[in-house]
Amino acid sequence: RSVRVHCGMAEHDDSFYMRRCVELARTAIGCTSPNPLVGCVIVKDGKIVGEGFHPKAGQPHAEVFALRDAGDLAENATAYVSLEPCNHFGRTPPCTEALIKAKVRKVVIGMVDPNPLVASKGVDRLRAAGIEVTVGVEEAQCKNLNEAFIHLMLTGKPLLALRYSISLNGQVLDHLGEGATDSGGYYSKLLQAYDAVILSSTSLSDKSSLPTSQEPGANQPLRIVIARSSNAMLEVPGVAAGVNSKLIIFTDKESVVESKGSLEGVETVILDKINMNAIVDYCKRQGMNSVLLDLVGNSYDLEELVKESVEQNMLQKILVEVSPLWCERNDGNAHFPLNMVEVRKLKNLQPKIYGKSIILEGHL
Ligand code: AOF
Ligand code: ZN
Repeated sequence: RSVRVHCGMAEHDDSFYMRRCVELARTAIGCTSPNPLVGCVIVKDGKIVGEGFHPKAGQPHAEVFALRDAGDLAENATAYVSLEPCNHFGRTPPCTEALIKAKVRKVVIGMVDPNPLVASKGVDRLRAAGIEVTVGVEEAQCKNLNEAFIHLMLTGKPLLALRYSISLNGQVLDHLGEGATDSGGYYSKLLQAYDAVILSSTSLSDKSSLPTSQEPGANQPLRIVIARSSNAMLEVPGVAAGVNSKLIIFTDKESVVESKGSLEGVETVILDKINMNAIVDYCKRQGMNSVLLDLVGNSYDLEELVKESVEQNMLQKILVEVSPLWCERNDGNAHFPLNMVEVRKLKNLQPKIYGKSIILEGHL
């Protein structure tokens, strides 16, 4: 058996091993919904002897892979898990029992599982079996990793985020800014992490190509294309043939969805009125944790949805790219909005610089 990581310096460094768990968990970004991202390492005598992550709902949990990897070395070892081990029979059997059976001595947990089926019962079960348990190591990182799963567990709804790029003078751009187009950069990684992305019908035009994550082997989110009566002529040059990704069109009764190319095989949902609740409910039924409302392209037909989401407090997260561009509109009306009625500050603000753009990410 080869020991892949020997980190003598960090022999007792719980944070170090927990950060490794998070790193392992991230391998499966975009692939685990409705389940969380979870990583696990088994440590004995200051050496990692087993590693695992949860790859996909229905497949074994992180602990099971790590225990398998460690084999007999798990006995008297410490297991680090980014999320509390489950104590219930879901699609898979309880991880607590697997840890007990493997005779680990100690379990270090990043965060308690918000799933009401688990919620501290895993910790209780381990302690009852005489295992030493520590909870809350690198908790912020672990929570950050699973913010969408946590939101789903607490509210019953997938996390909804809004993204767009703006110019220096506050105009929403009809294209990605430089920071987002950066190859292999920000936007590509972002798409990979979401289960669905809501787009304007203009994103299906000849001129713009459907947003796609460029990450190798990446999850591609379901593309939810909104086609409203005012703008329902979908100029699609052969969507079904040309696009190798999941696509669904949401439209309303008044709209006529026509297409230059074939829409054969593309599912269309016709609602009385296009509304965010119906879309979010659809995503939930599909087992999604996260949805991105993305104002890329001419987002005229998304305006109502944005308004509704803000007014009804449906947005949890905002991601804005500030591009170093000054843009004048045809009507010369390219100035800042006045008459602000309400001002809300973003919480947990995380500014980042990509290329020549600043990305502001935070919670509403
Ligand atoms: C863990 N480690 O790797 C995962 C956990 O249907 P199941 O059996 O996959 O159970 C899903 C629930 O188990 C999920 O909602 C979450 O509470 C927990 N996921 N727990 O200890 C893991 N994926
Ligand atoms: Zn489990």
